[in-house]
Amino acid sequence: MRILLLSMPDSFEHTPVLAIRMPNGALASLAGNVDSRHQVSVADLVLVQSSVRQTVARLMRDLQPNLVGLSVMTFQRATARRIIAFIKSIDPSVRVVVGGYDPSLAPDAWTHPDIGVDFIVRSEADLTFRDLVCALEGEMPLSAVAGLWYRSGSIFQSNPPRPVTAIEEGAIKPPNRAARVLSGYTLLGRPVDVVETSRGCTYDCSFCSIIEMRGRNFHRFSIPRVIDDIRDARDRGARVIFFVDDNITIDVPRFEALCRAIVEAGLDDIDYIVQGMTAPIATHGATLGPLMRKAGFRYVFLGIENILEEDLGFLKAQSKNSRHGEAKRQNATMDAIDVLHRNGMLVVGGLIVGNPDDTRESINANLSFARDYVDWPYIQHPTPYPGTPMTREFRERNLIVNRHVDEYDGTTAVTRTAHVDAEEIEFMRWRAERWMKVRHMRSAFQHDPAFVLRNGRRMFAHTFRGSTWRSAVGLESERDAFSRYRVIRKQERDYVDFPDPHPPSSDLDVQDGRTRVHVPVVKKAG
Ligand code: B12
Ligand code: SF4
Repeated sequence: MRILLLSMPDSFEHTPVLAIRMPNGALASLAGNVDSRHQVSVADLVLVQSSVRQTVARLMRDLQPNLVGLSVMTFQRATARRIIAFIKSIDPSVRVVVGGYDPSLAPDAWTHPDIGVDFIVRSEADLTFRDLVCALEGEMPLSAVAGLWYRSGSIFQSNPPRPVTAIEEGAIKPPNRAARVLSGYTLLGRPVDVVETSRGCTYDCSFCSIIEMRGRNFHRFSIPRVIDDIRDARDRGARVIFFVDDNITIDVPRFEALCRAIVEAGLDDIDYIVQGMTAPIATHGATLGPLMRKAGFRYVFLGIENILEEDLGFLKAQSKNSRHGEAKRQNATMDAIDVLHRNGMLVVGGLIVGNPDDTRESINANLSFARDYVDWPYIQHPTPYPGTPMTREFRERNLIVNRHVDEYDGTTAVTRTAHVDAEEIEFMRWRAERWMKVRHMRSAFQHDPAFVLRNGRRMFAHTFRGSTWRSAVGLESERDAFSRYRVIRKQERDYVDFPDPHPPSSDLDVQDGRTRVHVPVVKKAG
């Protein structure tokens, strides 16, 4: 069978494609787990953001796939549906499967026949996708594939979910990077790749999709497998590796062992990026910090979420940001930042502003904190993704003001607070963040001078899109620049010049199964 796997071109404000284009780890993992007699090609469309239609047309022509798979996050839903319509216009007989966070958590958004989806793979998919391919080859019935929803006439059959895979036992084969057919992955000019060392998380932050996706659990790939995987990525040219684990800091002794193994294997000439919680980094900083430094960690995405107690309560992110018996959570955050800085690492500060009871003052307190302590701001607004506890609360309090999920990109405020309008919240974040990003150019220049010299002007222009010389010298209000930025951002979302075959009146309602009126009946198989 010929299989084409696509990740969506939509990108995020804090990871501009000029400087950051990372591969989607899920697709290489799927490619690594189907039988080697099948021809699998992986195309990350973020690499061809300005020529999506032409690239998809070329891949369809050159590869003649029988099965096309799309990996979709919620804010990429509309793009994915347009790409599916385009693919079906080229070859109506091609079968289409969708997977990833949005189809897993909002399957109803994918079942209407006009959308053209034949299969929905829910949650962890390496083995489900392998079995789907076997079923399409006639080796097993579709009804026997756990975790699969499949079209049968006008109805979608839903098979029972697949239990989370115990990856320790080696059930999941390593990713197949050779399947990638596009090039140009980069982080500030260095070739970048992604590696998984573990899956899952045992916490339950109210804004995070992970719990609904796979429950509260933590599974580890063996360290020798991880080392082989890093080596494979490096042999293919990677000089930066992003560990895409949900939460590597759940098991700090293992994380420390991994750092040692990286050094022993001589793989410490790579820049590593990872995301982690503040408390374990603060608590174990004396040993973990120097080990991370030795292994080559450069950027650490810290899930600070918020510096105020009330907001941490709402986000259910208190426990992950506090050490045992400690009342002042900010200390864990401050200590973690201190550990990382003392060990020469840079802090990507993950903060969420615009929570239900936020006032202008509480938003400003978080923005000032970011200005003072983080190296790259990764400030987002609470976004009601399908199935999260936070979504239910925002809905109950009637605080959701924008129901178009293609704008659920984390930096568009789609909810208001009890005290501040959504647009005002977004304006406050936008105004504060641009200068924090400019400040980061200094460290970027020290590490990657050639890239910054070549692209510095464009990076600056991207950060300040919407601004003019008049707004720069104060002849025009910043709000005018902000309005222009929002128009530009909206236009940027138009990645595919092809209509959505089934634009729903409210995407958000579909995700909770509320607009069943348009949706074919889903039947449980068996
Ligand atoms: C790493 C990561 C990133 C990296 C992405 C790097 C990259 N290119 O891969 C960075 C930091 C850049 C990032 C950015 C964003 N991310 Co992110 N990210 C993650 C994270 C931590 C892990 C994802 C991952 O790679 N896992 C490893 C792979 C193997 O697992 P997987 O993706 O789940 O794939 C499996 C299945 O889903 C399935 N599958 C996936 N695709 C497909 C396709 C097919 C055809 C099939 C059959 C199956 C299938 O099979 C895979 C193997 O089992 C998750 C989860 C978390 N705990 O926070 C969030 C997460 C995916 N991100 C999320 C979001 C919202 C974003 C942002 C919009 C904003 C943000 N919060 O940062 C941006 C947008 C990115 C962009 N496109 O520009 C949300 C998605 C929510 C949703 N409902 O859509 C998550 C779930 C976090 C959350 N808020 O809950 N992210
Ligand atoms: S600690 Fe991180 S991965 Fe775990 S539930 Fe919270 S946000 Fe999600």
